[in-house]
Amino acid sequence: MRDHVTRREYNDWVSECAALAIACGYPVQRSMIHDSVGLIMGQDQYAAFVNGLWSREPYELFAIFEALNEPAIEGLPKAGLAWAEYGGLCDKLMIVHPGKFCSPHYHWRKTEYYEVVLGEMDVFYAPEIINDGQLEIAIDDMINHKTMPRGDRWPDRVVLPNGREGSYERLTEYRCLRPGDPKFVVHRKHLHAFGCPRDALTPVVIREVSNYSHEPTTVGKAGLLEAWQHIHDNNFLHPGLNESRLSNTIVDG
Ligand code: RUU
Ligand code: CO
Repeated sequence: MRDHVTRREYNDWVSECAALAIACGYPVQRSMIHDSVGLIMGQDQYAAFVNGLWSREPYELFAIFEALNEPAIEGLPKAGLAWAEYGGLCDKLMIVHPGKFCSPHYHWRKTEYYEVVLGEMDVFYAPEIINDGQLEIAIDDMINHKTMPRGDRWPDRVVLPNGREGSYERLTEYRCLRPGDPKFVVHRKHLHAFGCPRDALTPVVIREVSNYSHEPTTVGKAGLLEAWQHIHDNNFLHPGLNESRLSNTIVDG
């Protein structure tokens, strides 16, 4: 079984995505290109590199170029500090190859919205906050928890990654987003995932704007507020993913 990506495969992938991002007018700086750009979502997903990124086989991996991740605590009243981790500003570009996915997850703190820059985006989500033991979400405490808009039926053409089907079960709603569509908001604590249609001519290029992203891949987090350093706000449903996403296994070759 493939348990790594070679340096050449990884660099080719990230370089292709960077070129696409730049062609789309995104402000890619050299400092935004590093070994956490390409996210390989779990040990079993390295198999995606056997036949290459363009095989259209279903796997969970995609690229993120983060242009801004700003805590935005300057000027906040001290009394607001406890809630500042729910705020902030983040702007990133995500690129998903045909047939590939971002794995189902939710964020305790982060609300995000998407604008498709190029191609088509398949979005899968749960319209309600799902209140069960596994997610440890208590609805009663919230200011408001209005549901997200209903989506469409999942198209028959969607082929999910092997062994990951269960984690998509509660994401009953589907939307296909295209350039020029209204911004699509995913509220905090709602399950979501997305992918690029298998038969697409281009990877899908998505601009995501959100509150501050508390995540392990965040560069420069060390200088931030002490209290934020332990926070990983991406909660993936597939077992073990929260940890395995921390770093990629890239070997010489
Ligand atoms: C997209 O839904 C996203 O939240 C990205 O911003 C990454 O943090 C992982 O998933
Ligand atoms: Co998300």
